[in-house]
Amino acid sequence: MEKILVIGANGQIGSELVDALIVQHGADNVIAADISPSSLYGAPRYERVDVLDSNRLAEVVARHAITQVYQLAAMLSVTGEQAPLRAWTLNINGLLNILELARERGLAGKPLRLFWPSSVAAFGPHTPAIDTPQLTIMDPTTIYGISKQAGERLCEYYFTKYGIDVRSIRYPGVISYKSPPGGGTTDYAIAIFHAAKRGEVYTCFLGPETTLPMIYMPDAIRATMGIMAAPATQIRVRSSYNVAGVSFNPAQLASLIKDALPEFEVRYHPDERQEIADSWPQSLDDTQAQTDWGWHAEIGMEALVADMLANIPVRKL
Ligand code: AKB
Repeated sequence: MEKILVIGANGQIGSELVDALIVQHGADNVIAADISPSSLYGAPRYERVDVLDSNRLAEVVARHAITQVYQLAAMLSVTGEQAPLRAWTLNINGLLNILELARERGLAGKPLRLFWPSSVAAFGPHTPAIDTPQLTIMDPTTIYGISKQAGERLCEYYFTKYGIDVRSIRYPGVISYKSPPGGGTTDYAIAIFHAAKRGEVYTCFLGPETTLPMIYMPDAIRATMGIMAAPATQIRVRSSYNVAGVSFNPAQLASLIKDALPEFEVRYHPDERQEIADSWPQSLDDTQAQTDWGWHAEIGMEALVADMLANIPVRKL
């Protein structure tokens, strides 16, 4: 039986991952953790944990006899640019703390399986933008992307040198309606739905033709749990896997929303986030993930739009 710790459980992905893990493993076996005093989403078991506090991390992992850790606490591309040193410290030291903990527990005969998220932000302007290969040029330009690229190297290093069973995927922009996104360049693709449901004009901070890789939350959760459930021998990439969902630009998204809500209007006012988006891939080749652990996306753009419009609460972000 697995005992699972989700760090960053109050975040966009963490909050939904905790629910999905509880369905699979039972409420007693899933511990949600985050830096705030309590769970924002009613997790039945919650611990206040700052991932930068390695002693507290070790204490919680030992007390609950944790066997798997999902380390999701991070600063994203836009908030990272506002506080680069803080973003680097959180993203890299948070990862190093769980890698070191896994190394120590492994030595004590108590191995930990780890999940750590990378991102399409690990790619850069010289990366082939269409069907970006698994293994290619990576020259990220944001501190977030640089931390993701370095993090991928650390994951592979700890696997090769110490045998740490760490697994990772490169998330595209994750789209969801239950919890707000956390300061990324792909956030427009969520904010646009909220504006549409409130009957407001949406001013998009990216230009209409800016195509980016995205994934709908249920697919993102399936990918995350899928890679963690696979036998270790099937995980042949120990840096991070490309995982593709859907690719679209703001004009295409707006047009589908307008099919359902004809009054909806979008204006375009690109800001500094445009430069970040322009440095990222438009679509990903995820053949390696398909071959190694059977990944494939199930939710296309029409289904994503219909589900977002059906479920998004009419409230401010
Ligand atoms: C961001 O936009 O920063 C994130 C990401 C693609 O990792 N959503």
